[in-house]
Formats: sequence, C-alpha cells, structure tokens
Amino acid sequence: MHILNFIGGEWVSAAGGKTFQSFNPADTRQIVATVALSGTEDVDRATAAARKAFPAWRGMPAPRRGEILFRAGELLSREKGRLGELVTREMGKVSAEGLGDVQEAIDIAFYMAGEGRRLQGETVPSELPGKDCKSLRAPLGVVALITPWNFPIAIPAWKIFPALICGNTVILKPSSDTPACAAALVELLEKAGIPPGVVNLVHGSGEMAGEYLTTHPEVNAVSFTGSSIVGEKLEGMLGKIHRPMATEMGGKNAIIIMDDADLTLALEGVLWGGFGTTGQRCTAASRLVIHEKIYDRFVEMLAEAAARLRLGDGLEEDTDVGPIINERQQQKVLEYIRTGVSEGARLVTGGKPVTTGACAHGYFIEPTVFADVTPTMRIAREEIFGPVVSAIKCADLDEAISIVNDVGYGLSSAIYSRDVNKTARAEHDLETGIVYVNASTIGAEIQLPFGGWKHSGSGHPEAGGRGGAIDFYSRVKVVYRDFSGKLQRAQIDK
Ligand code: UN1
Repeated sequence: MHILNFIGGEWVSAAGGKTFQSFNPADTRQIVATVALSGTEDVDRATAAARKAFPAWRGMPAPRRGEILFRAGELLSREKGRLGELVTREMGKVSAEGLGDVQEAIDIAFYMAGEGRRLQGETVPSELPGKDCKSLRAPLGVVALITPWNFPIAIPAWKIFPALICGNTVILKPSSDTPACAAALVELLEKAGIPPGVVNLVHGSGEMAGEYLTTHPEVNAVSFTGSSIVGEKLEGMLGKIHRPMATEMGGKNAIIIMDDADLTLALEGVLWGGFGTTGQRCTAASRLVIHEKIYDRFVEMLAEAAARLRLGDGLEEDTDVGPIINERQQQKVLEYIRTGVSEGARLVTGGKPVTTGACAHGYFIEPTVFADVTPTMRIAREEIFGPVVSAIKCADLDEAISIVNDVGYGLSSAIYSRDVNKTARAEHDLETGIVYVNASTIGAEIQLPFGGWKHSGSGHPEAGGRGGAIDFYSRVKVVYRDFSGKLQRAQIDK
C-alpha cells in the first residue's frame, strides 16, 4: 500500500520524494504501507491549503457541515470491518478492539454532526432597556492535530469532527507508526464530501513535520495527544507564542479494590484495564490499590488469570493480548520491568519478552504483575504504557485515596466496592478527570468531556462533547446590541 499526503483535496507525494514504512507489530516482516515522508515544504503547502479553504467552510451553515459529518459516519459504519482489520494490522490491538476503535469514530461523527444544529451560545438579559446580550461560537481558524498510534482511527476522529463542526479547517499529522489508518479515515472524509483543503493530511516524524507544523504562523490552535515529554515541550513552545492548545498526555491510573468488592468483577476489570490494548492506553489501569484483607487472595487470582492470557496476532480469534507497537516501546517497557525488580517489587507473573511461536516476529511482552509495590517506587509513579500492573497494599479507603492521588498524573481512576458511601467518597475525592465506579479505568464515552488533571493534560478537555471538544474548537464572541437609540452606559445608567 502506498500512502500519500492529502493536501488541498489532492493525494500527493512528499515534496522531497522521500518515504518511510509502517509495519505490522505482530509480524514485522509484513510491511503495511510505504508512506510519504514530509518536510517543511509539505507543511507549508498544507497550511496554505487549509487557510484558503477556511472562509468558505466557516461560511457554510453548521447544520450543512453536520450533514457531511453524517455521511462520514455512515461511510465509517459501512467500512467498519475493513478499517477495524487495518487497525489490528497496523497497530496490533486485537480484532474486537480494532472494531471498537472504528466504532468510537462512528459515534463521534454522529454526535458532532448533530451538534451542527446546536452549537449553543448564551442569551441573557441586559441590565439596560433596549439592549440584547448574547454569546456566539466562532471557529479558531486553521488547527493542527497531532495524534498518537494507540487509537489510530478514534483519536484523529475525536479531533477532526469537533474541529470541523465548529467551522475550522484542519491539518492532521498522525503518528508515523499508524499512517495507513489515518489515510483510510481521510479517504472516507473525502468520499463524504468534505471540500478540498478543509481536511489535510501530512505524514512524517514529529521532529520533521510535527514541530514545524504546530509553531507555523498559519496555524491558529493545536491539539496534541501523546507522550508527556513531547506534550510538555509543545506547551513551552506554544505558550511563548500564545497559541491555544490542548494536550492529552500520560496517566498513572489506579483501581482501588476494597475488601467488600465483588472480586470476580474486579478481576475482570483489572484484566481489561491493565492488559486491554496491551496496556497501551493513556487510561490503562497500571496501579491496583488493594485492601490488605483481600490483598494476597486477589494478587493470586490476578497472577493466575494474567498467566492464562494468550499472546499473538490480534487477527487470530483466540488472541487475548496483541503486541507492543514498536521496538523502542518494547525496550522501554522491559526497562521498567527491570526497574521494578531492582526496586524490590515482587514479580508474580510475566516480565519477559516472548519470541517464539506466534510471537516470533513481533514485539511481545508477557502480561506482567508486580506485587509488594510501594507508592514511592518508580513503577508506581511513572507511566509505563505496556502490559504491566503494580499491586499496592492499603489499610483503608483514606489511605487508598491518598495513594491514588499522590502521583503527578490525574487522568482516570476506579473503585470496586459494594458500599455506596465508600464509592461516593471516592467519586468526590479522587483527583482525576474521570472516575469509574465498579468498572475499569478505560472506556470513556464521547458524549462527555475527556481529559486529565495535573500532568495528564493542559487542564482543558479537548475531546468528548460540550464542555470538552466544542469548547476547545470554538472561541466565544460576546455581542451587545443596543437598540434603544440613545447612549446607555453600563453600570452607570441602570
Ligand atoms: C487514550 O488511551 O489515549 O477511555 C484514549 C478510553 C478510550 C480512549 C483512550 N475511549 O479508554
């Protein structure tokens, strides 16, 4: 498959004629795509195309923009099977999750399409007679979207659809690990009737294309989902030029399991949150804070169940856990496992790369569980982004909540308990943007804001519904209309 950039409605090679390749992480002998490797000239072209398309797109009534998004949602539904398979081949997550990735994009397409008939501002009374007060939503202009590889269809869709419904034109720079998925999404948008230049796609590395794009003078706002290192660097650069930005970065998400919890349910939640997507979600459950009365029993149940998970190619029906995205990430996760051992945590299952059988040609790591982890260990504080779960012991709910809160991140958390007072206290006191009750830390729905507190993000959720994406991708304009025909002075003449 040969993948080009999409600029001003045309599929074009990179100006320098260079390419790179994307591989199947479950079997790196399979090349998924040969892809345009962009440089600054390509970014210049894309920003010029987006700028040119902006006035007409902004001028189109929002309900009509919504109709195009409805068509995009329908096309995505029709192509769900093909796209889901591509997600698994290029990113590695198991089939059901590949399809889920596409479903998330379908959901957001329909939700945002409907938003085209709302995009509400406020109308409030004036303190003066013969005067109206209202607020409107205006687009930001050209927005640059930088997306990661772990949700290669859903996250670009999270950003593109709200940006479009608000009247912005966009340039998408997807992760160089999953360019084919991004291209497949953009192809469908083209088919849905998005006018030329409204959505542009530029492939390449973060250093070559991403940084130049986000600081480009033609760009009005930036949305970034990815690592904390890159996100914090962008925050520094963009802060200096006063450019609106939203960052969605790491997490160190925890599940509290109280002694009155349904342990079978909690176990399912831990397996899903810890090892789903091979632990490569910003919302993944990487810490367990377990009540001391059930700690040993639960760790034993978990170790047994984790050891039974089958690794392999996500397209095979019996695979539970797919590969790690690339060698660099695999090495990083293995390094964290070594750190855990050297810090004195007890490795109860997993811990090794798998290099035989179905896993001989990919980047696999056994589902790994550490017990006797203390809150100060690095494996209990830093994001690992792999199939590694750390079990910490607590004496009561107060201690559990303070352990969960005592890290730099604040994206997602969960509590399993049958005591309604305990779960209500957790809802109030956990310092994360998302709290789950008797459910795992993953699986946010698109009709509510999605965003983290503390170092997990810039503080403004830029995904999800109103209060999230719509607020980020539009700016407010306040209009005072005085029809009294005379000078009226606010505050003075009331
Ligand atoms: C991410 O991992 O970057 O809540 C996003 C969830 C998904 C999105 C995760 N809906 O787990």
